[in-house]
Amino acid sequence: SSEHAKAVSIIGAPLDLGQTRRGVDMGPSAIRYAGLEERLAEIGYAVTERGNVAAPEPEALTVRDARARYLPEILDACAALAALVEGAVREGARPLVLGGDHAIALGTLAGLAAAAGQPGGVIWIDAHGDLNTPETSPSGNVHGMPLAAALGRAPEWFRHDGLALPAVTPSRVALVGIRSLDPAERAYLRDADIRVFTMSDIDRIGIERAVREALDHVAGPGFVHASLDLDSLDPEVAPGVGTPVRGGLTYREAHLACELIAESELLGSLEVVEANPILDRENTTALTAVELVASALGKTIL
Ligand code: 6HN
Ligand code: MN
Ligand code: MN
Ligand code: MN
Repeated sequence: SSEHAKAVSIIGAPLDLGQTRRGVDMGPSAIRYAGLEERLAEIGYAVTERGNVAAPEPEALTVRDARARYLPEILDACAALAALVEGAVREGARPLVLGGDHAIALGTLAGLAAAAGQPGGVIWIDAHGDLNTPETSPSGNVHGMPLAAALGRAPEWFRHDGLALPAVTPSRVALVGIRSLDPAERAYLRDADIRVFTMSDIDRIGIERAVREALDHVAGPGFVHASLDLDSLDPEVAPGVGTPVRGGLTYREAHLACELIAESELLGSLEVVEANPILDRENTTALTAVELVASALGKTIL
C-alpha cells in the first residue's frame, strides 16, 4: 500500500548505560517474548531477526565523566546499532529497534541519516524532551540527551566516526506526550522550530489533531522515524519504565497515535524504548509495546 516495504528487520539494543535502573537491558527479550514476531507476521510482514547489538554491562565499566555517564561506551554501542539500521534500510526493510534505554535513539537516527545521505524527521513520543546536553543535564544520564545529540547539539561531546550527525533537522522534529522538561530543555524549546504537544495540549485539542499536526511537521525528505518511549504512556498502563511520570497517554490515546502514524504512510522506521521488565507487572508494558508496534505498522481492528 505504501512506498515502504512490507519487510521489517528487528534489531535489539539492550543498552542500559544511559540511566541508572537495572533491567532495561532486558527490554528486547521481554518485547520478543510478548509475541512481537508473530504479531507482525499476522499483519503480513516478512520479519527478519537481526539479534542484538553488543552492549557492555555497567558493572564492568568505570564512569569517566559524571556529566555524561558511560558516554564513550554508549557512543560505541550506538555506532554499532547505526550500522545495522543502515544495513536494514539498504536491504529495503523497515528497521524496528527494540531498547534498551532511550540513548540508543542516537544510533538509530544516525543509521537512518547515513542510509538516506541526509538528516530526516522524527516524531518523538515521550514524557520527556531528551534534549539535555552533558552541560545542562541534571542527572548525567545520557538517555536524557539523545535528541539533542541527534540534532547536532554539543558536537564536541557526541562526535564519533560511526555516527552521521546531525541526523535530524530541528524543523522536522515533533514531541508528543511531554510533561517533564528540565529548565534548559524548556529554554531551548522556546527558540527552536520544534513542535511540542504537551499532555496539556493533548487534553485540549485531542490526540488525533496533535498527532496529525506532528506528522505534518516531520514529513519531508531523507527519512521519517518514530521514537516511542514507553514512559509516554501513563504509569498505570505502562508501569515497567525507569522514569515514570503521572498524567500520561491512555491506552487508547497511544493506540490512536500509532494508528494515525500507520495511516500517514510516512514512516520508514520505528523504535520502542525504556521497557524494563524488572519494574513491570507481568510483562504488561512489553505486551503493550507489541500492540502499539502492530498498530503503528498497520494493524487495524476491522
Ligand atoms: N528518558 N530529563 C531527565 C534527565 O535526566 O535528563 C529525565 C530523562 C528521561 C529520559 O526517559 O528517555
Ligand atoms: Mn525518552
Ligand atoms: Mn521518557
Ligand atoms: Mn517544520
